[in-house]
Amino acid sequence: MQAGGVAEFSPGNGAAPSGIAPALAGLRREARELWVTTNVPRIPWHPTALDFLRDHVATNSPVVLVDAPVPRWATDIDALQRAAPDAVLDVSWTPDGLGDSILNGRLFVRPHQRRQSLPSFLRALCAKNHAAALGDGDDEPRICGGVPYYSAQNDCLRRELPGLACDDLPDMLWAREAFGCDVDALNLWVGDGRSTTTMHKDHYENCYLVACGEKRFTLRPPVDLPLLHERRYAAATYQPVGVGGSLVSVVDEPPASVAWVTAAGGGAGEDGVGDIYVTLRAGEMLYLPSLWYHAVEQRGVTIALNWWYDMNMNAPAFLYYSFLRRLSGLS
Ligand SMILES: O=C(O)CCC(=O)C(=O)O
Repeated sequence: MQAGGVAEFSPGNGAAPSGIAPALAGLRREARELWVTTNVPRIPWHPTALDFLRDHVATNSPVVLVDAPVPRWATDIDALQRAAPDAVLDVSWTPDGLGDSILNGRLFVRPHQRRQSLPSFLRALCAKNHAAALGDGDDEPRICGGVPYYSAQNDCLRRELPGLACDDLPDMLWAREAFGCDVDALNLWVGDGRSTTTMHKDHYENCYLVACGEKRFTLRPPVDLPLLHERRYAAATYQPVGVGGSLVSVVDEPPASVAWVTAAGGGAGEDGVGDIYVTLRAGEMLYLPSLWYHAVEQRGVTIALNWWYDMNMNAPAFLYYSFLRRLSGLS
């Protein structure tokens, strides 16, 4: 037992005081019976703020809004290039399309970030030979054989493409009213089927709109945390090395560690406790409530936008989640 009387408990390590593991399994079972649906509901664009707040935000339940308007400039990559030919972006490069991922079971590795013009990024995305596409004219080291993904986050649409951030966006007043605050970050995502975002959660309310292509979200509700194998990994970053420019992982200096889940397939053996899948096509927006775990795959060239709103931490859902982390031996 730790000081304070709460047992340190990692699922399956045998250290759980009797009663905690069955209680957590009961929580997951009841969550499936009373709250989480395997088929995420689809409702028409756009709900009233009151309906959205009552039916989805207050209950922390995902929903897909269909027939959402898509900005003209986001319907394909030609339109994007025409709309912002002079933009310069922070592009993420990985050798295998896995951004923020666990490598060899021991490192948490972040993508290499490369400052590139939008046309140079789009050429690299569409080219088969990425080393040639990135060009030798750059002052920076070449990158060979990598996968580019524009996934800069942190308000990247307003920071790096400000002209587009106020051009033809859907009306999000209903979300502003429901969350009671302005959007904190407005992000653009441009990639293709080679890139996958690994399972993680955010302290944000997320409204995620696919504008072009198709994305598949794999979801797990916050109560599944004890099954998702979270632990700390040494942090590393991909860097291009040598004249060839292969991307290799280099451990961060000074050393740091990152807590991450290795999710997939957790819950085997527990009836009804498994992954929830949602496929989004162009013109569909997922409301992904705060603290829900999600992984994202894509098909074809994809363009997506998302609006992150601060989650309300003065609320029971956040406190219960923090309690669950402590019960699970996680800080
Ligand atoms: O689209 C993606 O690749 C990831 C999206 C995501 O993780 C998010 O919006 O929090």
